[in-house]
Amino acid sequence: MSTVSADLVIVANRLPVDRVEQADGTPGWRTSPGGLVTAIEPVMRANDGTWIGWPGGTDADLEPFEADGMKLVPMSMTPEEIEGHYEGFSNATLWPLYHDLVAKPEFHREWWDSYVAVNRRFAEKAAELASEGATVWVHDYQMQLVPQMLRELRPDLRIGFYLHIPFPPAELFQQLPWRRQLLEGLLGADMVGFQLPGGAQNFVRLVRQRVGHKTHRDLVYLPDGRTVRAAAFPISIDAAGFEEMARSEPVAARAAEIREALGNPRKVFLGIDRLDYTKGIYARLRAFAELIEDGHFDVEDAVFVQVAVPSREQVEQYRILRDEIDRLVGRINGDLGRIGRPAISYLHSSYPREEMAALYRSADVMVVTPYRDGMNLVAKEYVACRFEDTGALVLSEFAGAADELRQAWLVNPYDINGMKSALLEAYRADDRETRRRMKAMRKTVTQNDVAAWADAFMADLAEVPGSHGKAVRP
Ligand code: GDG
Repeated sequence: MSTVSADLVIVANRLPVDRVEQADGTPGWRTSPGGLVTAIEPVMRANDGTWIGWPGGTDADLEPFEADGMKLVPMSMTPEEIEGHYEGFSNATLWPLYHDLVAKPEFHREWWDSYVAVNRRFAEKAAELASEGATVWVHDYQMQLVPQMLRELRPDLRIGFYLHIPFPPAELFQQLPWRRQLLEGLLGADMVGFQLPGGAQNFVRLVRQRVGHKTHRDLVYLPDGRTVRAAAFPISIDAAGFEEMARSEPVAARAAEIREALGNPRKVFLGIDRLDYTKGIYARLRAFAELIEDGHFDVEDAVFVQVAVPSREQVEQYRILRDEIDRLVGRINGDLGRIGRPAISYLHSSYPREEMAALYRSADVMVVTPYRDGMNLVAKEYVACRFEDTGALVLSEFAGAADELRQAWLVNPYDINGMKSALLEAYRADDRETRRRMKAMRKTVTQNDVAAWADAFMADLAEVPGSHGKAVRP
């Protein structure tokens, strides 16, 4: 396939498919259920796109293949690269640094070397596959050097970059020994997209201070005459798809079954997160437990279902967190539970999308309390599934989603007493109040779905002045 060229190339750390074993025992591929795939699939189809990414694992070079009509180009990663680029620099340096130093970022020169090497390999592959004047859309913090490397190889391309996580303020970013290289890496793009305007402003300010380029509002002027635009494109979900799933008969039946299995408590609280220290799982469970201890409600009245999806299990901080949560849940249930009535129903597992929809449908209070989060799709998915305008959302002010979902019970996740009050208010809120809030939030989520996000990004990318490539249809 390397002789075939593409008018649209997506570059991301991961491919949009998961490896699965088929009925006959041979390996096959299944489209992974994330929002990103739903978002990009229509753009890929309209433009006969090609997606470059790592399929997971350490298999040596796999051949390009098609899955669900998408052209996929798997990039292999050696165990050393997984350790240095993925677990190391991406997830133990950049991830905590970009999330307000919730954990301490580690700086290791070998990790950086590995990050550079992997970015170069991805850039070279994109350069090989992109047709003359093609558009290349690079995704997320694992790939921040790709735009510049790619531009050096292929000045004819139109390059867009989108960061899914927050872009930190200068005061934090400054710590990074390779701060200038990363900024220059991103400046290889014609447009750099962020979740929120604050991220775009942080970026422009850093470029002015650290790289010394002229800037005006959302534009950076490079010495070679190019312009780079930095702008916000808040990501969203396939809202109609989630609503349809939530309305379906099997999901309704499953939601009823879940409540039954929980002992039909008056209220079901729900948290769904990757098991990540940015998500604030520990503090929220403590807040809930204290409400029971303080006598506001009982384990017969309310149960907290916490789904913690296994994530980055090779990274030390994630193992420590898992142990901490295990211990906390054990202690809370030991102290407060009764036979057949744990205070917290804790699930360390991932589930199919239908099960997620059933959980959203079964929950009266959705609790999303990250210390920092680029957007948080779980909050939007809950809203999309509440087609009867019922249910309360307790949402951290520090999730990107809080910018749009103003009618949630907004909380500061560092303030345990404040969280307790919000959880209690959401628990006690009457139907009129929850309905008013949910209705407004549903309007926001349905009107700004993920297709609108991808369209807006592609349309703006096509219009950045000074770009050499030809436009791609959104
Ligand atoms: C990053 C940014 C930003 C979770 N467990 C299962 C499952 N999920 C799905 C959810 C949701 C997605 O994964 C998680 O997205 P979030 O936005 O909540 O969080 P991150 O993974 O940290 O995502 C974030 C996002 O990128 C997009 O730009 O919003 O801020 O950190 O869609 O439903 N899906 C299935 N089974 C699970 O067990 N099927």
